[in-house]
Amino acid sequence: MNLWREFHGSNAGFVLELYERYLQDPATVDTATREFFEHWTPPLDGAAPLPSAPATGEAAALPTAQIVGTVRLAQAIREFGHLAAQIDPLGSPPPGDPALDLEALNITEADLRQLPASLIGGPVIEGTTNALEAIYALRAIYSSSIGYDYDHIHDPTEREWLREAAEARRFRSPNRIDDPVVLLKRLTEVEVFERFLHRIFPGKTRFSIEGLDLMVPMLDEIVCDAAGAGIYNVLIGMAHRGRLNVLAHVLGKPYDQILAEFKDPIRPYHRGGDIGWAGDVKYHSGAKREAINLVVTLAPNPSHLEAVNPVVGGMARAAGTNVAQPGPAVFNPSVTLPVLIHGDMAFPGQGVVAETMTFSRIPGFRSGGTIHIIANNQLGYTALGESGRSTLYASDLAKGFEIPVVHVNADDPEACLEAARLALAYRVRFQKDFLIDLVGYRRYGHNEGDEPGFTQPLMYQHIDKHPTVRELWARHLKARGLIAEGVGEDMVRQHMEELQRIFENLQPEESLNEPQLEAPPPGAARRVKTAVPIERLHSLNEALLQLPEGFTPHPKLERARQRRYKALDELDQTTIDWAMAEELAFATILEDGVSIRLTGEDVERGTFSHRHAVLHDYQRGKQHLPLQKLPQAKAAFEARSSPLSEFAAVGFEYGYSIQMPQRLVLWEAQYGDFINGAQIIVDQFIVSARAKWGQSPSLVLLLPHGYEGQGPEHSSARLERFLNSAADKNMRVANCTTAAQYFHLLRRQAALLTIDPLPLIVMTPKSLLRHPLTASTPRDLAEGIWQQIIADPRARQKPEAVKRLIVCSGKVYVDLVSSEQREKSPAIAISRLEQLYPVYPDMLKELFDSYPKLREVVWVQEEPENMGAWEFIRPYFEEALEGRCPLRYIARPRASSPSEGSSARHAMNQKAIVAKAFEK
Ligand SMILES: Cc1ncc(C[n+]2csc(CCOP(=O)(O)OP(=O)(O)O)c2C)c(N)n1
Repeated sequence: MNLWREFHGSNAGFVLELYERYLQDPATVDTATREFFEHWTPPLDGAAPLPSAPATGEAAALPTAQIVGTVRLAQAIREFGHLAAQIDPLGSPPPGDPALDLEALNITEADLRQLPASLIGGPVIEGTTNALEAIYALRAIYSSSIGYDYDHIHDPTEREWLREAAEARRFRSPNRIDDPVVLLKRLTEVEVFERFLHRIFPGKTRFSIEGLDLMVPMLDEIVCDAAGAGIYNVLIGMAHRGRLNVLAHVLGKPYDQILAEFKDPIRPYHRGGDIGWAGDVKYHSGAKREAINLVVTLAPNPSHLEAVNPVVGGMARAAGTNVAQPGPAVFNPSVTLPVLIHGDMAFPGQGVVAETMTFSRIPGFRSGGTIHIIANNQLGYTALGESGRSTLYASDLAKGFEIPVVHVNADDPEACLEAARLALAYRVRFQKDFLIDLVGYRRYGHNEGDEPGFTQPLMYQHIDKHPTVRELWARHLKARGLIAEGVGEDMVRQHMEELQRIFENLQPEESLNEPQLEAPPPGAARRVKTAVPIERLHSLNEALLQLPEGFTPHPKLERARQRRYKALDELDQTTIDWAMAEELAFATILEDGVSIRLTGEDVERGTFSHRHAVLHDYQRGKQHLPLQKLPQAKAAFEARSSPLSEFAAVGFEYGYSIQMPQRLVLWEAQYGDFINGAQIIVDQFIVSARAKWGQSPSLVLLLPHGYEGQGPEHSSARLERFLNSAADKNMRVANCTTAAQYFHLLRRQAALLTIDPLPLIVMTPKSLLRHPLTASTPRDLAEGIWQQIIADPRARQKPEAVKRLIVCSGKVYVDLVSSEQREKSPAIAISRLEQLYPVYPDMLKELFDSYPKLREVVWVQEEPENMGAWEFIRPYFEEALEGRCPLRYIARPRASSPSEGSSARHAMNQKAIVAKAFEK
């Protein structure tokens, strides 16, 4: 018989296509196919030869269609077997796929029995005698209680590694559950803890883990294997679900502390001084567990789901980065491990998840691979997955990032622990993200006082009858003869009794241990000296201007560089612009031994083309970072242009700053307006983390701000929003008007990192970056200091002449002093409030008192009345004035949009503000 005749249509096309791929590069086909083709001779003159018969089976007697069908079936199982895996512990049938059915492929079990196992290939064929047995073995791997979903991985080495790991069951053998009885004990602790809380505090919210209990042993496994792999920092981010259990069992938070938090006794606030301690609910708090070679940290997080993801990424990056040497910061991807636990609704729903994953492989932001676990209880509050996503799996978003995924049934301990080990091994081997979709259920409502039967009655009838994973594992061990009758129940009783004992001896006030910070030394910020001797500035400037041998900067930059050579020569000439002040400030900070990390969209050059922290050789494209080549530096410098993100980008830098508070970390917005893309990070972390969780961030936000006719989205960094949350000295807010002020502000921030750390929010200039009125003299840097308020220098000679005092902040100052009215108005002084928070009323009073004939004080701002600083600053002014003279304001009228869209209208309104300020 001419078998080639049977070898027709799509079957033939499919095999020939595969064969061609195999010939070109054997690595592009999977192991099984490769093994098949090793025995195949290509067809001649339309005659199709068979594979040379392997040891078993009788391939020669079968039509080639059956051979092709068998190969296709094996391939389909490897690709889509997860669609037939029983990953739902509640028993809902998997979706399946026709490619997995024999009938659809026109083959029968009898056919398979006659074919050799080598057609299937891979480690599964060991011990099998024909293709049918090998297919069964393959199904047992790919379509059991675990589904390997990684056909989207493009890298053949990774794909091959993952296949081999699954099929050789490298991370799965009953022996690898080191002690099944120890696991039973662990599951008992997890379950009994929840049951105890349920009994003692009925209806109190705890966001129980029940239904996903295996998450704790999985984390145990990851942490333990991580330590074995030389990782010494594991950083965990997770939401509410199961958090108390993870705190108790993975982070080692003492039971009595958790119980005390449930008791919630009234405790005295402000123990260490007035830092506005407010605390937070118990399922938001963080914790740290320190062993000799490993620190496990759970980052505190707000209710805002997934917002902690970039924060943990930044923490991991910081923990793995060495900045002790001058030059670039050196990241080691092998020493830290971020672990993120997501909700199955939040993962596809919250955009910050995708933003964070975008950072995962970008130089300057990668953290060496995150292990993601979706705590998939198949519900989000009251909603089912179908109303929460447009994809089959909750995890599908990860596929776009080529993250391998395993779906695993949360009732199968062996499968779950395999998933955990596989995730860690892949991460260690490839330093990339891995995702475990842990599919379980939720034993109660969204919280324990919520009735789930209103919306999912049938599901909950089922859940009510469903045994816990502890019960299932105990039964399994009994059946295997590993424990005797009653052992499981004894464990439950013992643990319940232990918890009861702890509860009975509880002294809630004593057991509570809140992470409240001590207040910093009073007045530290006012005492910092930031001036730098001129000789030091000269030598740093010269070093910054050195170029590597043969390096050609862009001709347009060369002119600016040449100017800088002479910029320090005349002590009292205004030769120092914003960019030079910043670079000199950075250089002095590095010389003082503080490392610097500056990120944001396009920060390397700077949105306004002023910074050029990274120079590019005009002829060869090579890069040069002067601040990394500074001989005087004692610490590393990095400037990294970031992905186009605000939420994740600011969250990342927040995390970096928290993890390594002694480093100066700055994030710059493209325009300040875009900071509201990171509003959750600002509100929930930057301004309130100290009061809620005792964190002390010192992140610097550089936010270009100012009304220059560029429309509503390029004018305002929403200063009012920062001021609105300014309380208890939780941050510093500045809107400085000169290069020297910026220099001293940055230096002060660096000096305070370890003494009085606070976030620093800076409204930065745009057109004023190069304006002569904002330039400073070398003496300003060499002898000056940060000034919260700058009094009018003109009025210093004749203060008694001043009748009207204008106080303003930021760019409008330049508009006012450049007005032709300025010269004609000797009775009007113009002062600048450079620090908007904290405000010091004593300094304001001193300012007002310095003009003995004052008749009025006028606050002038370019922002609308309901924005900018006016409404915040007014009470401070009233307090300092003590009714001495009237106080009024000039601003754009109240508005819903921050500025006009037309530049002509902007110019008109801006002119009107200035005119009003000088109006007689
Ligand atoms: C950003 C944000 N939006 C809304 C909520 C309110 N909320 C709290 S839990 C929850 C459901 C979360 O579902 P899922 O991610 O599946 O986690 P689960 O609670 O089921 O573990 C919602 C909508 C929130 N906390 N954060």
